[in-house]
Amino acid sequence: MAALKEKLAQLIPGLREEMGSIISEHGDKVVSEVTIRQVYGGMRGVRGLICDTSSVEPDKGLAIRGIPVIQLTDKLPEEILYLLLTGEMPDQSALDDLKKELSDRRQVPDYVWDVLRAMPGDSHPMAMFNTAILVMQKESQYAARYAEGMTKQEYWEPSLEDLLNIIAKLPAIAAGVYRIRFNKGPLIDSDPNLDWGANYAKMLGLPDPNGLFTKLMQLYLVLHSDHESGNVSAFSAHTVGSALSDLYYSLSAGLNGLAGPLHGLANQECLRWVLMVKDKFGGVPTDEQLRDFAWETLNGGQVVPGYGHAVLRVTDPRFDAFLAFGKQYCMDDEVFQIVAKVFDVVPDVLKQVKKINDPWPNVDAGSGALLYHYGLTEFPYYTVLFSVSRALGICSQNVLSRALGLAIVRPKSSTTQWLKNKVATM
Ligand code: CMX
Repeated sequence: MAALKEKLAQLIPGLREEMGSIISEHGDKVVSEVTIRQVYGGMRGVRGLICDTSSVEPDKGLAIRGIPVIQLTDKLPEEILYLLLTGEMPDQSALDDLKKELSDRRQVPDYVWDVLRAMPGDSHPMAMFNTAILVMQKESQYAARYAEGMTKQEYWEPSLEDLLNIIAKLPAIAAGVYRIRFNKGPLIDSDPNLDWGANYAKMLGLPDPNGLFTKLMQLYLVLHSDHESGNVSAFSAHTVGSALSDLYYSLSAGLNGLAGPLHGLANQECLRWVLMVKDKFGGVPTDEQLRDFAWETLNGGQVVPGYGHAVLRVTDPRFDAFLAFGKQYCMDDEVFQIVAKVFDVVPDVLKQVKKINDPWPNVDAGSGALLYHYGLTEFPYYTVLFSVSRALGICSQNVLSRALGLAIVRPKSSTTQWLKNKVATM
């Protein structure tokens, strides 16, 4: 961490100065307008947030610090974390330093396991995972330093400590949730010689004779790491963090949003839908059968999970990355074959529904089938995997927000009567 902390300490004064001069020189310029449709429509497209970790252009998809995600698929999650925080890839010594730091902090307090084991056996894995993060709040160095009266200039330092302490423990906690919730036997110890993602794969305890499951996990952890800051989980975490609630509170809050079926839970829903197709047609359906099934879903008032996006208007490059992985390693698997066929058939169906703005697959459309292929068949668990990865982005955004001293979030709401009065005068 010495290298990471030093790097941030070098960067932060410049970032503060840049923000200060943008505000003082251009503070009153307008970058976005809000229509009434947007007021009712989840503020879609309203530019009211600053986020430098990543950006999502409708016609391109995710770029982390300006680098298209498809160019990062061979990187380790630790490299992505460093990139998210600093805007640069780490050199070998900074990477080794960060890996060691995470390894040294990986021990999960025993009380976390007591709490998880005390939860009802049918708890959702996301409820368990988020509870584990929240129950560790008493470890927050940010909260302790705040109580001692640290200055605003110092906020980012204990936030970075909290980030490292949390990120270091998430693989063990997430693997523990899996093994406890699905009765997989005793917890598996981490291996200090493995990196963060490989350790997670090991602690899940699934057979991985040729290392391909670990390879998939590394890819998964990179692809889901960030998606700018207006999505439900990142925005919720940012809002909670803006009240200077520490990272344990804000990460847990954000991930509660990720647990929603229109957001991170879509990956479990998506695999459920694909398995329904497989059951109904006794294997891979014909194009026509699949088209009919998609219409049945839509006519039943349901969404086709894994398709559509609030921002994207092209195939999600993260889906492309999973599809490429599947085509390389899983083409013999019927579930994956269905995923590939859905991609060929379903966009044309969705294009016929006028209200749907994006008929293309998002990140959740293919990942579940690949996990299923390698034996991770408990699909209510999939959003936990997503969470472990997304914590990289949410936590990085938190440290940078504290470094910039961003204000408490407080947009203005309007009553319906106010809106009606307003339109009457327009
Ligand atoms: N199937 C059926 N209807 C869909 C649809 C889909 N895949 N995608 C969008 N629509 C519908 C919306 O429900 C909305 O209908 P109503 O006006 O009746 O509410 C209408 O089309 C317009 O939606 P939109 O502007 O195209 O998309 P939104 O920004 O409102 O919503 C999203 C985006 C992702 C919630 C939506 O596409 C969806 O529900 N997709 C399926 C669930 C999913 O895959 N979610 C994961 C997204 C990735 C993530 O965040 O993790």
